[in-house]
Amino acid sequence: MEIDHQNATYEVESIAVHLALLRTGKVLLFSGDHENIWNWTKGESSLWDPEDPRNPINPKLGRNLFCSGHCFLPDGRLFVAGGQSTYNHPATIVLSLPGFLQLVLKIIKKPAADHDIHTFDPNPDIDPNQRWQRYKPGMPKARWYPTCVTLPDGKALIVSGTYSHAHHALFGAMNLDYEIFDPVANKLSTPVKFIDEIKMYPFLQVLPGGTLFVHSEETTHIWNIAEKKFITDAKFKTETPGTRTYPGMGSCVLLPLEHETDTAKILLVGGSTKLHPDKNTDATQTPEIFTADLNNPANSSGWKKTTEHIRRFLCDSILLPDGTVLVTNGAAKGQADDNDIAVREVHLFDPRNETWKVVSYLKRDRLYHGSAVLLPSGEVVVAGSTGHNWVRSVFAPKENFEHNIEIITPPKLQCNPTRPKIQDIELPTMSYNNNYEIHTDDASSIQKVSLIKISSTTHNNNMDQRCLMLPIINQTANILTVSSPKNNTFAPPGYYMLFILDGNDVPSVGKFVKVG
Ligand SMILES: [Cu+2]
Repeated sequence: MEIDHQNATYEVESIAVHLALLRTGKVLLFSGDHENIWNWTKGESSLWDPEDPRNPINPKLGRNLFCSGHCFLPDGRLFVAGGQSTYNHPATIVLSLPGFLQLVLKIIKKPAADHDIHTFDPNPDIDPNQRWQRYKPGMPKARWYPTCVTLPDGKALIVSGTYSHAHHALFGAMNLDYEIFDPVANKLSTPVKFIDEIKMYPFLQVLPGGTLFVHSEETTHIWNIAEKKFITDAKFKTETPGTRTYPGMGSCVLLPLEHETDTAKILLVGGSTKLHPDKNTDATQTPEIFTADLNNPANSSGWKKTTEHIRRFLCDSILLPDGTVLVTNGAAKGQADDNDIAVREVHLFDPRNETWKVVSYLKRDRLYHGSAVLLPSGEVVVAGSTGHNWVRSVFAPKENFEHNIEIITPPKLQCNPTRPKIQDIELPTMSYNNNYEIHTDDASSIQKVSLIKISSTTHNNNMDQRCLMLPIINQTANILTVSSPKNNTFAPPGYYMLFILDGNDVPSVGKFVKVG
């Protein structure tokens, strides 16, 4: 098959440092004010509609949410914690007193956006300029580069981030507490100690059975969600040395979950060969797979190298409806904001036989602050990038801040195959551990049904995506009956896309369904 080089491209006003697929099928991009990234009282956001791609709108955002963390709440709102810190403000450079400015701002009650909590409401009936809402008073301690995840009970967990970039640059000071946002009570919990061994933008994955996979740099821990405690002896190191998180980040994917399983597998692809990379450090060419024992996490077999890949970091990994993983974006050398040798190849990883192949090429470099998410069409939207070197980019934003987005067509959709089709009726909410009917005239030819959570990503850290394979328990001429996810640890509540696939793994267009 010919490799598709014809990615469609579009221009958008915001840079997609942060990128999310909403339950409406529209794509949200946001960042700081790209003309004055130091200004934390103004941000930028765009809503791009794949159905009307040349007419994005720009909902008003009154704060700079650059380098925040985010995840989806069960009602489909995007929850965003943190934002721009004081580090880059010229005043901090003049004062040379880390945190002093932050202290002054706190006293005059104007903290930087790294204390902020926001939500974005996808509801199309709300005025676009009212979609962003700020929760007050925000977080007591700042977070810059935090990670969020939706827990099985639908609350949002926030961990990591620094007190401010100034503190981090000079002292390496991290926010070591966790906080939990309850969307029903609209309340943020008091901060409680999480773990010492955590750096910026760790990878978090909710595992079946109710534990949380926590990976930072080259070390993995497992947290018991109900007990809010780390499991003793559940500590694992990658086989090959080097950080997989900021500033040498690869990406981390919970591989498709089967309905009946005692294990879960997590892929780490890309990253650095050193724990503290600099501009000359090679990216890794050794992806690894973690096998978690869901019944006894401390007994997990841990990390094992899988088939070698090219040298790459700053990459995004996207779960496709057939259970394969599309890997795109990044560079082969350096660290986050001082990287070199752009990688334009788009690869596909097949977890069944652990093989790699090139399936497309990017039209543009997608370096630091690049992003990518799956669309309901089954295509992947790739966006963002702030270039090779942050300092140079800030002084020449026009050449380096990427406003262009492009669409990658995965191999199963290349050459215009005939696709199965789910009937055009709204899907009812999917409750747990139940039979669920899907109406389709293609029912008899369907071989697989997958459920993929709508996702939000930044800094190559997709904080939402997961894929479940649903067993087909009955099929007539026009009704497929599948088993829904067993419980909320398999599928935390929220919006997912349902795909049906034929015998050639050609997927339908995904239909949005609320789970939980
Ligand atoms: Cu950043």
